[in-house]
Amino acid sequence: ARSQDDHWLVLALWKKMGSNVGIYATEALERTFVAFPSTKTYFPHLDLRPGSSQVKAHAQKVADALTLATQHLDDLPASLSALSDLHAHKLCVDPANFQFFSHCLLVTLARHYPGDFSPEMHASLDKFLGHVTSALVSKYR
Ligand code: ZNH
Repeated sequence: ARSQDDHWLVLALWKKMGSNVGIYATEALERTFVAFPSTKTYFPHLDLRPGSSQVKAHAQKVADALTLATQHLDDLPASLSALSDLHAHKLCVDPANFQFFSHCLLVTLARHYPGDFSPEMHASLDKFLGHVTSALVSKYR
């Protein structure tokens, strides 16, 4: 089925990234803060300058959550339930920000893996990040 192809492409890229997911998540986050400056308002307590170790540490947590998501595509809402509670009720992150970050992660991965970034890969990653976002914002409703 088509959705299995999507999953396979995402897993293949994740395998290729290996232990570098955190590095790309850091770059994506730094890009998000520049391209969509309003996203910075959620992190008043962090040093957001490029190369910040605090941004790197936060990005590694986001990366680990995304890696977990690649392994739980069949039960994302359950797997990300606690994180959804956190973003909705404690952090109160406006759902639009997830689209900004997803976009910046796509751009970052396209830059680092131009040969892998076929239109099919683009579509599969976009769907994956859409599923993750849906799960993370599910508690807002
Ligand atoms: Zn988030 C946090 C994930 C998006 C904001 N996050 C976090 C964490 C994680 C995550 C894992 C950690 C938790 C703990 O520690 O427990 N995110 C995530 C993901 C995503 C996200 C996966 C997508 C995809 N976020 C986001 C956005 C925003 C945010 C978009 C805004 C803009 N987060 C946040 C905050 C926090 C978090 C603010 C807290 C930080 C600190 O450290 O303080």
